[in-house]
Amino acid sequence: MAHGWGYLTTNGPEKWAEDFPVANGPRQSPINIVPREAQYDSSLKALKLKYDPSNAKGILNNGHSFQVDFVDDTDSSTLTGGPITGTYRLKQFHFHWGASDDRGSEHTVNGIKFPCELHLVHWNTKYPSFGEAASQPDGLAVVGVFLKIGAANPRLQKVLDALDAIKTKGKQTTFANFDATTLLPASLHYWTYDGSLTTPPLLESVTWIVLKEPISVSPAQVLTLIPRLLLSLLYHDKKGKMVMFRSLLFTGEGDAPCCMVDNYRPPQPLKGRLVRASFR
Ligand code: B30
Ligand code: ZN
Repeated sequence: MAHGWGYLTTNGPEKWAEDFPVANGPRQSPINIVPREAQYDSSLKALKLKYDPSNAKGILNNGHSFQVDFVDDTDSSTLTGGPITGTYRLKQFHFHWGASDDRGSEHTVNGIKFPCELHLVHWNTKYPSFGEAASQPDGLAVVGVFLKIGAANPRLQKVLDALDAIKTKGKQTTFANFDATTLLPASLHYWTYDGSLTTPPLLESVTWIVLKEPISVSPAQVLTLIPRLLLSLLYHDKKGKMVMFRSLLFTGEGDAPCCMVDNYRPPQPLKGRLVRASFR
C-alpha cells in the first residue's frame, strides 16, 4: 500500500495505527504545546536557516499536501544551531490546512488551532541521504510555522500561483528560484521537542522546532505592495478564506474530485516528553 492512508473517515488518522503501529509510539507528533509547561533552556542556541533560492526545484501535489522540493546534494540550504548538532539540509516544505479557518494546524498552542501550518523539512548530513536519515532518532529536523488568518502574504504569491498547475494528485511542475527564508516570521523564538513524522510512516526521527510567532501580513500592507488584479490570486478571498489552498484536490485526474482540506493529524499524547523553549 503506497498511499492507502489519507484524511478521510475510512483512511484517516484514527486508522493509521492498523498499518503503522508506531502511531501509538512514545514520541509521536504533533502535540499540544502548553507554553506554561515548556521549560526555558538558556543553552538553546539561535536558529540559523540559510537557504539558497537557486536550490528550489519543483512543486508537487502528492495527494495529501503539496510540497516544494529542493536540490539537496550540497550544503547550500541548511539548518544549523537551535537544538540540533551538526548540519541539516533542506529537503522540502509543505503545508497542512483546514476546510475552514477554525482548524488546520497540526500543533496546537494551549489547545488553540491555527488555520494552517508550514513545515520546512531538513535531514541530518551525518547520514548519506534523506531516506536513511528518516529512520534515525536524530535524522530529521522540521521547522513548523503557524499561519494566522486575516493577512494576505505576498511572499506566498509565487507558491500560490503554481497551485493552478498541480490541482490533482501526482501533478508537478518546475518551481525555481524561491527564497524559503521569506516565509519565516521576524522572530525565530521556538519550542522544541523530540517527535515524529506527522504522516505515515510516522517515523520517530524528527526534532521538532515550532516557531512561536505565526506569519501574517495585513491586507492593507498587501494593497500597497501588489496590484489589485493580483489580489484574487492570493490565499484570502474577500471573506478572508484560504481559497487557493482549498482548491487543490486529494484525487487524481479522472477520479471523483475530493478537495484537499483538513490534511492534518490531531495532537498526540506527550508521554512524559519535555518541551523546551528558546525564550522566557
Ligand atoms: S511532516 O513534516 O512531519 N508532516 C515526510 C516528511 C515530513 C513530514 C511527513 C512526512 C516524508 O518524507 N514522508 C515520506 C516520503 N513521502 C514523500 C512524499 O512525497 O509525500 C512518501 C510517502 O508519503 O509515502 Cu507522501
Ligand atoms: Zn507536515
